[in-house]
Amino acid sequence: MEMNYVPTTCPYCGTGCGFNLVVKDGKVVGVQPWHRNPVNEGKLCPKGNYAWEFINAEDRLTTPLIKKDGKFVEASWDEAYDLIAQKFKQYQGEESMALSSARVSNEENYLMQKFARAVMKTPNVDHCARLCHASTVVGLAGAFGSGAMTQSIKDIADAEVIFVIGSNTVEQHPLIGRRIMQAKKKGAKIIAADPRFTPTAKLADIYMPFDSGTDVALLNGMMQYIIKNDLYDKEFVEKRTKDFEKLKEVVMKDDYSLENVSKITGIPAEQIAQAADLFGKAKAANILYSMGITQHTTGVDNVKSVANLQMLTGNLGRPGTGVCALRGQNNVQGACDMGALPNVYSGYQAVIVPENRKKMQDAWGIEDIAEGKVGLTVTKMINVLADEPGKLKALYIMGENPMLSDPDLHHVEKGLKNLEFMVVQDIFMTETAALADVVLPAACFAEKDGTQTNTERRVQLWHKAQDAPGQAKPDWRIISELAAKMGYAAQFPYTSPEEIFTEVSKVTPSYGGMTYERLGSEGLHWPCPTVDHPGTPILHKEKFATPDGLGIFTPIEFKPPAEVPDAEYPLILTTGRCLWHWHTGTMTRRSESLEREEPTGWIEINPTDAKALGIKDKEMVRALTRRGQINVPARVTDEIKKGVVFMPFHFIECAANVLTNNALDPVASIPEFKACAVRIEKIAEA
Ligand SMILES: Nc1nc2c(c(=O)[nH]1)N[C@H]1C(S)=C(S)[C@@H](COP(=O)(O)OP(=O)(O)OC[C@H]3O[C@@H](n4cnc5c(=O)[nH]c(N)nc54)[C@H](O)[C@@H]3O)O[C@H]1N2
Ligand SMILES: Nc1nc2c(c(=O)[nH]1)N[C@H]1C(S)=C(S)[C@@H](COP(=O)(O)OP(=O)(O)OC[C@H]3O[C@@H](n4cnc5c(=O)[nH]c(N)nc54)[C@H](O)[C@@H]3O)O[C@H]1N2
Ligand code: SF4
Ligand SMILES: [Mo]
Repeated sequence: MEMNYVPTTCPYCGTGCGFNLVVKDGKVVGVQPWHRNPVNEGKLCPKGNYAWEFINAEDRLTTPLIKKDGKFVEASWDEAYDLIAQKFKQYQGEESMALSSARVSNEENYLMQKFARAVMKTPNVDHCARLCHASTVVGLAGAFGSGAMTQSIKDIADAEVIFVIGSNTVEQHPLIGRRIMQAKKKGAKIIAADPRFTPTAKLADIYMPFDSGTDVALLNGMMQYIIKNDLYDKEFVEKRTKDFEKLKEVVMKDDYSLENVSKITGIPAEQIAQAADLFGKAKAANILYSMGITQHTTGVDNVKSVANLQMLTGNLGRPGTGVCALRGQNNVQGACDMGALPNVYSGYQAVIVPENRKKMQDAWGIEDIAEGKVGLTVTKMINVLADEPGKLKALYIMGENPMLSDPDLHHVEKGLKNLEFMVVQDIFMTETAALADVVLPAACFAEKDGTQTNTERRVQLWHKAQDAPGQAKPDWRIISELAAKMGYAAQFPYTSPEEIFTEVSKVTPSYGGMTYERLGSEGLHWPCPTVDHPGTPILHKEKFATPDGLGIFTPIEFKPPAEVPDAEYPLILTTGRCLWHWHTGTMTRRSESLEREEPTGWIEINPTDAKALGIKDKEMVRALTRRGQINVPARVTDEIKKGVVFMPFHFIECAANVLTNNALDPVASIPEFKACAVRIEKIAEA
């Protein structure tokens, strides 16, 4: 039997590994290594290896569905489009909103934001980056003028010291975790700060368990030690940065002495000194971070503190240094780059600058695109829906599942139920799709061409391996056909993703020099402004992307999380992920091999806390917060700090987000998924 091997990228994490899909009789039947892919060199983690298993799942969406009398009825594409077009015209402008997706291609994200702004005429467009790295995009842009990871993945292996703070790289970005191991083999020292003794923390020479939400105190304490002991890079600070004096005023305060920081974080003072000493003395030190830093009401503060430490020690713009903000979803970097955010068009061109709006109007040939004002974020949208009913009436969601991924699910459900009209475009019937008025069946990654951008800003090609099931269509085609129905056929004339990409490179300076031909099998790192530009693996080499080229220190004071433990809710709840599952489980829970490994959720609790509550390992317990309660099996382990409990959020039957707090960072409006107050109870025996 003839087999075909189609090279493409993994649909899961932002590492952006490449592999071959194995195709037999027109169907994907497996995954095979693609040895020459520069990101992963033929290696894959379990999610990559089993990424083919959900593709031909029996319950893929195959036909448009319209809800009639509370039940979904199969419909033709024309019926579905006609209904949507009529409703979207009725709710044009700020009564409507679109959610784009970090799971779809750059081309599809670009079209979604264009559709929102030019056809729905709404400034309200956002996507799950809000729940993820919104604090990075704002925080790093504030410090360096660009909100992206500064290094290439390969470069991590060249660091002398790697400080991993709030990232479980080995389980959440396994093929980046491999680069930490490579560095370690070459003699690098690893520092890890995490409330859990994760597989990543186990690689560390210095592991600092600490209380969730105290990162600023730790980073300020380390900076005070480095300044006091004259370990900072004076030349870098002088030549390449500004506002050092302002930073010093805050971090040198007694509040951030080793003793005080030890009290706030729970880390012994000598250990903080040891870590700061090692970090300060390194010639090339890198920081890797992810959700442990970003998902806080102080998310932007945390990110800026990381940037402060790297500027202070001159660890930027050289091999083995940098700030590696590890982006989560396979194409979340691309979704941001394409302008699926309420404040920018593609390439981070601000909507409030009149020339940028004019540029898009001219490029798109549409005069009355949405006003140049900043629209709603995902998180603000839910608040508006729940608390100001009638203001926002229509929602178009492509490839997101907020009914399991957003904080405080009771509040989310109340909000979504206040909508007058909701369209969900997905590959499966999700918890969110179940609430929709119209469901549109989309093609998955294996069924379309396109590009995606990984965490190191590398833009890579996808290749179609099989046809979509039934009548399902690629997202780019659905958006184009819907635009045509609404009178914009001429402005959405695309017959292939490549045509869309040509438009993207015309209007997006950082992608300006890219073509499908140039992307070839290795891709290109943005910025790549011209056709002869080789791309940029390392940012900020000679100067930063700020207007005057200088990096900006921001003094940051420690602030506790919005909700801290008290007598009623005495423990800190932090949430996150496991190796085997992906977010709301739509794909991994349909993969037999992955589901077998972790068939349901759990709550991790330290043996001392468990003993005080009389709780045994594997026992079903009740977890309660001010938002709600769930029953969940306990996992008693000393791999979590006393006083902190941890839950993965993948599982609908014990959904962590019933419990989480939707308190937001004031600048980035990212929710505090990583810290709230919780009580654990023994369930009384019947
Ligand atoms: N298998 C798998 N991989 C994934 C995903 C998935 O769902 N499954 N999702 C992808 C996505 S979108 C993302 S954004 C990334 C996320 O990747 P990570 O951020 O690495 O994953 P998380 O589990 O959310 O959290 C990371 C660590 O932060 C720690 N932590 C909790 N609170 C704090 C705190 O206050 N401070 C610090 N410093 N650390 C804290 C947790 O204990 C946890 O070990 O993973 C990506 N990769
Ligand atoms: N408690 C807690 N909650 C969290 C987090 C946490 O750490 N703790 N992390 C947050 C983070 S970092 C993130 S990124 C979010 C993720 O939140 P979501 O993005 O809502 O989660 P996913 O399950 O990845 O949803 C993606 C959807 O896209 C669909 N899909 C896949 N491929 C395609 C395609 O090609 N086309 C279309 N149309 N649809 C497709 C999938 O079936 C799925 O329904 O969750 C956040 N929620
Ligand atoms: S590391 Fe990420 S991109 Fe690579 S195979 Fe695993 S999930 Fe896929
Ligand atoms: Mo994420």
